[in-house]
Amino acid sequence: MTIPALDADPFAPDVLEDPAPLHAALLAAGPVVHLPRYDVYALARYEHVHAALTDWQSFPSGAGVGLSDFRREKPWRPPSLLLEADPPRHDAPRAVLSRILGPRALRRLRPAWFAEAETLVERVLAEPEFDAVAELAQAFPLRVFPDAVGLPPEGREHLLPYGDHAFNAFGPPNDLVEKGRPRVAELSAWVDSRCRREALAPDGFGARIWAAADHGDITHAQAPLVVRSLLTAGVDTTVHGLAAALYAFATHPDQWRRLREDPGLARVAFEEAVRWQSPVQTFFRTADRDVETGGVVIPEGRKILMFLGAANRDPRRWANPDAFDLSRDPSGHVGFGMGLHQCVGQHVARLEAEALLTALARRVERIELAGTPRRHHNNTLRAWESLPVRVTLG
Ligand code: HEM
Ligand code: OVM
Repeated sequence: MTIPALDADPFAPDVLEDPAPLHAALLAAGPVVHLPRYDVYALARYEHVHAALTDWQSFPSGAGVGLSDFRREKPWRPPSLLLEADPPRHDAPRAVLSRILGPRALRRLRPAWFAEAETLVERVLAEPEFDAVAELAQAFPLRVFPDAVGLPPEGREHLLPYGDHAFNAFGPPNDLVEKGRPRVAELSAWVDSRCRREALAPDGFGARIWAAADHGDITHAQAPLVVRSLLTAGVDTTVHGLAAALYAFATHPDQWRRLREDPGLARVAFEEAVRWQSPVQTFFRTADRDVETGGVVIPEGRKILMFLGAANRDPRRWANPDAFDLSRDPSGHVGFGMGLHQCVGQHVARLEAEALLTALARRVERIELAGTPRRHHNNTLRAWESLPVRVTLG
């Protein structure tokens, strides 16, 4: 069987603005689609994205999960010990973070985060119209997450631009990456300095990572890189995940009514928003050898581009996939990945979302768009610049 080809650039501005036409073309073309522009193999159907995510032996991450092949090109920073590592090296850092960010550990944070959400929502709702990206989706994670890591107050404004660049850097070296380059040295220096033990408060996620090194679970040389993973992956993701949920509700008043009637739906609502928007749109893998998948062979050493956002709306897997619907069961979506590398911060993201949505549902009767929402273009994230909303209290 021959592999269909598509002359498309998944990182072009029009695709980042609206990926749906490309997703439809990929889903229709076949299970594996060659993209000659980057000489990579695209997977968009749920079955094949899921299969690639769960077969780390055939599709390892150690050569990087962006377009760049770490075996041939020097990475822009030392590789992540989690995201860009394979077993057995992946195992110890993963076990440490799983415990520190797991549901049991997060229970301690729950009361404080719910209280912070109440305080923020109370203040923001003083105005009937506001930008839900700046005032809620950014403000809430920036209030609770850096404190939980144990970061000092100064310099926190570096977190979003650093993460934005890191997620751009998975794509090709296009304008988005170029725009970030002038600040990389400054942003990286700040992030790296905050990963040192002396820079971290004694009771946060960061200190617990260093304590795991004392305990011998990871080495002291690994500790700062594990902290770096939190600072890289822990902020922009939740900002755009929360923005996805707020956009979903601002455009689906019937679903907002359901959440208000049953605030216990907050978690499933966030999960459905992550499925529906897929804040992380894509990741790559590298073929470890000639790998047979979807009835074709992907040659050894080639990059594979997995479209999480397309898989999360594949009609072969989801009924009425384009609908944001709180009555569906969104579990099994690949918005947090799947398998060995499945998002280790997903419980953090869910707790933030539950706290914020619950606080809003308590006070807001209606939430609607008050202007045109604007996307923020990023090579990996389905992101937002602005989401003007009007709220009615009650
Ligand atoms: C991994 C998405 C929030 C830290 C991943 C992966 C995805 C993802 C798709 C899999 C990568 C792969 O398979 O190559 C998201 C989304 C989030 C979110 C959509 C929010 C809505 C967070 C948060 C943190 C975090 C809050 C930190 C507190 C990580 C780390 C990994 C990861 C460290 C690498 C895990 C590994 O390779 O074992 N995330 N993430 N993420 N995420 Fe998240
Ligand atoms: C990391 C990491 C993990 C997930 C996503 C990500 C920038 C980075 O371990 O540094 O995106």
